[in-house]
Amino acid sequence: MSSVRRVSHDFLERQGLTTVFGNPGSNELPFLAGLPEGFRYVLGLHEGAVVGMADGYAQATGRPVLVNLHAASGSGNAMGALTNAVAARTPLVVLAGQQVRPAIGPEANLASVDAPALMKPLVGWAAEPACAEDVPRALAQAVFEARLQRRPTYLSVPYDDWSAEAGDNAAAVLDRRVELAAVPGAGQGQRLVERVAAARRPALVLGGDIDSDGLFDDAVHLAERLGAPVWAAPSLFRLPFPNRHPQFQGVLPAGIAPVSAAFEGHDLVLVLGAPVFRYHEHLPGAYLPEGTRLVQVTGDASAAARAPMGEALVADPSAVVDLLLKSLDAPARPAAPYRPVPEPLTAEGPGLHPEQVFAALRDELPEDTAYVVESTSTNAAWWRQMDLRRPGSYYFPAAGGLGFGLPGAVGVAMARPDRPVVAVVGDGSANYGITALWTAAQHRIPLTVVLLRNGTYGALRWFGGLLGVPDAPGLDIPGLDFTRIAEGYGVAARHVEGAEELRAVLAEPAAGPRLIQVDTALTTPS
Ligand code: TZD
Ligand code: CA
Repeated sequence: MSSVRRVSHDFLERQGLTTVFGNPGSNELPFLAGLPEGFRYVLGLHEGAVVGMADGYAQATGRPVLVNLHAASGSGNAMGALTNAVAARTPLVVLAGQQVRPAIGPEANLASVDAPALMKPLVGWAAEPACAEDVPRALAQAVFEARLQRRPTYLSVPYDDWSAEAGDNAAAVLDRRVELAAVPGAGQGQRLVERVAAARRPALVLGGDIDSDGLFDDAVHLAERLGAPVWAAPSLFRLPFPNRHPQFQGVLPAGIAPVSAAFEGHDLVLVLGAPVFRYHEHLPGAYLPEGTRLVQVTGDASAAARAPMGEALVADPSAVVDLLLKSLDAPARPAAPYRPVPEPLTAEGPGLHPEQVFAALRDELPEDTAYVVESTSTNAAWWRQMDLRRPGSYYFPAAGGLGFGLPGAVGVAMARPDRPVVAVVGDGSANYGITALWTAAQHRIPLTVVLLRNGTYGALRWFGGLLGVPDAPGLDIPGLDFTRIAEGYGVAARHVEGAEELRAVLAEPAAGPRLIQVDTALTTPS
């Protein structure tokens, strides 16, 4: 008879979860025993980086990914990173080691007391199987729940379960197939089509799910067919639409009053693949202008249920986009030219203006470069200078939890060796996920890190003004040299001065990972 471990490894292999991101401890070693040839274990040196790498990898492949963490301490270290995975709807399957069952009650060292409760409410499903025999089935459930809910799941397994004998029925999970279909019913679809066709001045709001679901190009067809202005949803984590397209209005500001102001004059706002809405700054007001109706289409039932206004249809955005494209007979408008980029602003004091840095990226790097951005005060400069026309071009920490940038970029680069990948990170953000540099060096991942050093938590200075707190301590971070930090982790690094040197260095070929540090002037996010 087969062991629990053997059946579990087989199941993971059949489901394609063979790249495992982890950081092990004693409780986890028995799961890792005899990992079959086809598996690749990617070691991260801190659990925040482990989850960030897995998040980037899962987002860029569109598939569930196994994360192996150590008991309560490793799981706790991972929680900040998990907030981003939850908001990005990333199907991470977190498998944590547990003490043997008799040691949990007396709280022996490394027992994770009430392990599932520790991870709730972050994860969508969490469990510790009641007996060894149930482990393969529970692992299968963790994978399927992650895929169906599009949310991380958590399974805690006592370490002696792995060598236990699997029951006679254990192999039944091996050929399971679990699929989700969420096409609107005929009546629901027709009502939506009629609503959209009858709108005098519709507006489209697209969320990160549009890019995650592979609908970037379809969204362009739909928008051109409707002739409607397009916004990206607030607190954006993936770019759903080409940002210089003539119909693109930008990312909606993350406050109630400014969102409402943007919709002024529109009778219908159609939101596809986004929560309504992920506001951030508290700028109160009416949710919508007089006479504006909002319809949200999302595959996320909870996002539909918790929205404070509007109608919602819980359906797969891809089925709805298809339906609209088939049903709306308006011809596509002749394509207007894409918006030109403005001259980059320049800084007065020392250091480059971030716009000069982004203009250099735009000009020197290939058009299909994927950017993982974690630089917060440079948001306005970024969108003014960039020209992103391809799916999968932009990733940002979805819940605003810093520590995604560097690890996420490593994960995206591992998933997409066919595309150049660049991390654009601030000197504050970089520290939360810095250990990912070591993984990038060990795997010789071709990744360019552009590190913007302004010596401060720039976005928090701006927030201080907004919140009437001009004198908060703890906002400056002088004395950090990321070229030396990077070299310590095995990553080649350069400090560059001036826009010309930056352009020249960016244009150089690079085989493995490299970090380019550039001093920048302080700007505001908007
Ligand atoms: N800790 C975590 C895990 N996430 C956060 N978002 C913060 C703290 C708070 N925070 C922000 O929201 S922005 C920011 C912090 C500390 C400053 C980031 O500094 P940076 O970028 O150097 O990366 P800028 O461009 O200087 O703002
Ligand atoms: Ca900074």
